[in-house]
Amino acid sequence: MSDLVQLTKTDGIAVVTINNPPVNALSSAVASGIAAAVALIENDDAVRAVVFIGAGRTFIAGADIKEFAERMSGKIICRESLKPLLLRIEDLGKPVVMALHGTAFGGGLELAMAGHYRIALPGTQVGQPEVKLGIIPGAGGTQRLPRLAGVAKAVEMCAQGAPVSAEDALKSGVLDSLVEGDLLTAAIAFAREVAAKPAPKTRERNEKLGTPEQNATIFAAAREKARSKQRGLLAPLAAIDAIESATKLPFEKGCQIEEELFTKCLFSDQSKALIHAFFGEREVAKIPDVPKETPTLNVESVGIVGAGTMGGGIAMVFANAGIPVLLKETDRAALDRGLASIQKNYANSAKRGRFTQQFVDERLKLINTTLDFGEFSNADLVVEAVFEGMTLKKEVFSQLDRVCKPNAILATNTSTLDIDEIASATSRQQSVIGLHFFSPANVMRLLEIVRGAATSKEVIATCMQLSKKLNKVGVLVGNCMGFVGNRMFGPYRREAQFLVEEGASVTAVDDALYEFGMAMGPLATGDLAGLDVGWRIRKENRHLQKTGLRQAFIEDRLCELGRFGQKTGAGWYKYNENRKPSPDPQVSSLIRQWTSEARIPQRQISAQEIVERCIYTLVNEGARILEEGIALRAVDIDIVYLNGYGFPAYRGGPMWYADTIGVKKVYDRICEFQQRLGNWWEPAPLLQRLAEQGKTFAEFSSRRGVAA
Ligand code: 3H9
Repeated sequence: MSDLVQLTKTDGIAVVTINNPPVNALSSAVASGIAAAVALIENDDAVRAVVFIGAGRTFIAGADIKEFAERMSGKIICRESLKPLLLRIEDLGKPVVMALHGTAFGGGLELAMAGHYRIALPGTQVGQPEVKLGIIPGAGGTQRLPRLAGVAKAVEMCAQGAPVSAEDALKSGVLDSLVEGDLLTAAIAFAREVAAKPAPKTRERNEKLGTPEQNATIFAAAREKARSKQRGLLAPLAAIDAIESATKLPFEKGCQIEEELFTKCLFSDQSKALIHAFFGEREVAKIPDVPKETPTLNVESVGIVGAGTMGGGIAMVFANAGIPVLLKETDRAALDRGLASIQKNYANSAKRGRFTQQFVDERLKLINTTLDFGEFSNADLVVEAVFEGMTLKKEVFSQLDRVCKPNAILATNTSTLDIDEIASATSRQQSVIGLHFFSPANVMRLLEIVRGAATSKEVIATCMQLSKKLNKVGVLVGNCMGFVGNRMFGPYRREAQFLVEEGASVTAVDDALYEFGMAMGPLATGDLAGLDVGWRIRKENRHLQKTGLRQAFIEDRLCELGRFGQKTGAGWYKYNENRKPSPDPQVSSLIRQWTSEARIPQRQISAQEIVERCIYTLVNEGARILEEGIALRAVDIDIVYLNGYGFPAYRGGPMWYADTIGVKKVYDRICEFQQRLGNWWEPAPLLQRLAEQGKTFAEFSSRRGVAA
């Protein structure tokens, strides 16, 4: 027996405890431990029933994902299949009670379904989240789950991957009972009760498998939903195919189909990218010079300066996390407008069923308003969200410096400006940090946490911890214009404009990037965010522009015509009253007129060139950011792009994508662009070095002493 799995026996009940902290991942070693325990139980006539339980905070959260990564990279050639082990458990000949708490996910739920009974504490979650890793259940989950929960529920769980509450799992038949109090005591009592009863094998329970007619409707609807809501992902469709086999074939044959689909998914680029994103999201929380033990400050009350779209959204983020907020504006009318917009947002969420009315009422009570900076004197954190202009921001920070308590954190939501210059308006630069929320702040998961030259480790650690509490992915970035996300987004959107200037249509550019997997095309994104935002920033920073480099001009001209995007009903596209876009012939003819005046030769541009130019420019700027240390690791850039810019998760982020297709290939193409198009395509020195050395961005990050 290993330390990972313990077997105890009392009064005819064997208890198998899985103890592999932190989440009891079902690694090869855990599977071997379970197999050893099963062997001892199989041959022991004194054992009348068996309990499986997880030690610590959870049952089993799934197979060990690290082993998948190793298997794909060839470090593990073959992993013992879980399926035969689960069959042995199902065939034990004595009732097996699976006692669940915390999360029973993936292989954990598959193990639980091989038992004869499942009981759980309230608050437990069960699920088959494999699709989020680009794979499908691979240990019989697609075959056993429809037999317990019915076809529709199994399809929903396996294709969408969302967790299911214990109450819901009880209703659908995944669980047999919910128990209160001590789980082990309840499980042993349950085991005694069922010890003399027959042990129902899940794989033989066919009564919920439905009729071909019922199932055809379920599968068709699920496939349609997967194609629209999980655009471009292979695993959801594979999961549906595997469940369809469960309804048409005997269990063993269905398992074979599942195995084939699982293997195909596991070895796909999509799965590698999604597993990279899973670990990446956890990796970004690790800051080499700000260790876990760094002391943190309490954040129990928050002030927000500015009740505009950003300020209002940020107020909702804190209120949703149960943190009271004081929202400040310069006049009552602006405050009333801000509050009305918050109320409208909450009302919409309640209407859509995202929040209950009670939740909304409680959150609204947490948002109070003021016109007076003086009322921030007790705030633990103040977030400034005023208009993007250095003079105004510095004025706000000098006011905050005067009124806030000594250890309050002073944060700016600037998306581009120099944090150190903002901090210079205070006498406490160590307390100043950037908290760059993305719009709409209450929806977008990304939070760029911008470290100034003097920001203290305590303040950084507090903000990183806070991001989790706010249900955000916090990524620590360095101070430069636009930080990581917007600094890369600038050249990306500029390239999209260049393509239009050279002859591509507005829709051709957006469609090509949408097909690549971006949530929206770059020009439509500009219309959504407001073209005037970039226009204003460009005007403010004109003196910083490098001379002699080509500048995009169409967006500035559109702004001069008052076409700011969706909010003015016209930008790159025209919009109806529901903000539905359609191509605007007036824009097309203006563009042709302007480009002819500028003597830019027009040509046909392929979708491939559109994608390469826009995505490779992201990679090139990302390489500079990485080399300068603005991003700690390549994966930090990826996580920014996956959570803040609609980059397709199944491509892993721009740097991972470059590694996947080959840094050398990207470099060569960029050199071609430089020759053909101009010097703004100068390859980043790091990109050139890695291409020459045959290395990846991930390898560069790990050589620096931080994991990829
Ligand atoms: C599967 O089961 C396939 C099967 O069909 C079998 C086929 C044969 N493996 O998230 P946290 C680590 S696929 C390895 O910060 P939380 C995680 O990296 C699997 N490691 O905690 C982190 O490490 P570190 C299906 C794992 O409380 C630490 O544990 N299952 C795994 O916020 C703490 O994690 C899933 O997809 C794993 N399976 O959330 C579930 N899970 O401290 C994936 C976690 O070094 N896991 N780690 O950074 C989760 O969703 C969340 O981790 C969970 C806990 C909700 C469980």
